[in-house]
Amino acid sequence: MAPFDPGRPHRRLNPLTGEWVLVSPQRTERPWLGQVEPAAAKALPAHDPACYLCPGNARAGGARNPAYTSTFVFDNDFPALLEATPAGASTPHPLLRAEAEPGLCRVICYSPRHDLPLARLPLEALEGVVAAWCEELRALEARPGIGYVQIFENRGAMMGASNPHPHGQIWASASLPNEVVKERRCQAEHLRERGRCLLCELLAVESALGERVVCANAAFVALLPFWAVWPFETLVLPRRHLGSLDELDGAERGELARLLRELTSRYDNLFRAPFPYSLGFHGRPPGGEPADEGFHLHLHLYPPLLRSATVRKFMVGYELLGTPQRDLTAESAAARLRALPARHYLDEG
Ligand code: H2U
Ligand code: ZN
Repeated sequence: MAPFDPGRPHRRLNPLTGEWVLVSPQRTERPWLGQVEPAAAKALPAHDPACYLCPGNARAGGARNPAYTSTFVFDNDFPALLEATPAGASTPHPLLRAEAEPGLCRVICYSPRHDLPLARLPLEALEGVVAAWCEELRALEARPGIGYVQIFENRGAMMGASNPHPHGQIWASASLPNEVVKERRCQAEHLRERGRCLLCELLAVESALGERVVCANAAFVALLPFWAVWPFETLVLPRRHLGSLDELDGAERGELARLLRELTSRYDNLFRAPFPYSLGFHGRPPGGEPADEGFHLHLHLYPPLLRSATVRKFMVGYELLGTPQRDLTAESAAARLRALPARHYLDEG
């Protein structure tokens, strides 16, 4: 087949999920008269007496937070999953299949500071967040009946975060989430067919090409996936072939904290405003099946913003009914993030 013109419409394959994305680079200059989001709110106080996540305050569920001084994790007062859910299944017809889904949900307040996102936390505090993620993962995976632990964060009202206090969530479920099922199958197939880990191979290719790498350090690389759907989506990979957060050594935990700080600072620097996103780790499911040898730990960051702090990408129409589509190429998005300062604009000297 003849090579295609990358300036014309083409599709790119996401080898982690087996799904395609439509890229329409000729469309980047189209006019926009659609929805504009309200600009981000003004500066936040270090402690907000009305915040249900700040130290010492009452939560919406009635409990009171301790006067915590570092990362604080608690059981979600309004959990989507409940531990006291007896296993069971019912299939009155093959088209009407349901299974009980036992599990539990936790909330992680990154620090007592109401005003400091990951990008602006002192490194020591950020290392505390990484340590809390590792501890939660280990403890929750050890619970009977837990099949997967999903660590994530919704940042910003645009992504549905219910409170500006920097926090994340952890959901531990009996079954594997859909995204993990796809990634697990694709990584196992890749290992079987090519004899190499998919993401180790990607790291080697992208490090050599360089055009989609946003930033990197001794232990981690952040890149704009070739197949990215969201305009400024990134994928963070440990350089070592690790299956789980649990396998990071002390130095790697520190490097993860540093990389996260730099990457999210670049995000905020793009429009000099808080950059909303959903982020989350995907690691090897607990239980250690041989086919999971090819599962390489990674972190996805999915930010919705497109061309300013107020204009977002929507996943509607053709994308909802057909295939996700993007205008800005992954290469130009990576170049824009790479050109920005690594230091947060609010912390400039
Ligand atoms: P989001 O901002 O990503 O929605 O996360 C906040 C979570 O915090 C949400 O799941 C929980 C909500 O149920 N929460 C509590 O557990 N206690 C509270 O007092 C308020 C919010
Ligand atoms: Zn707060």
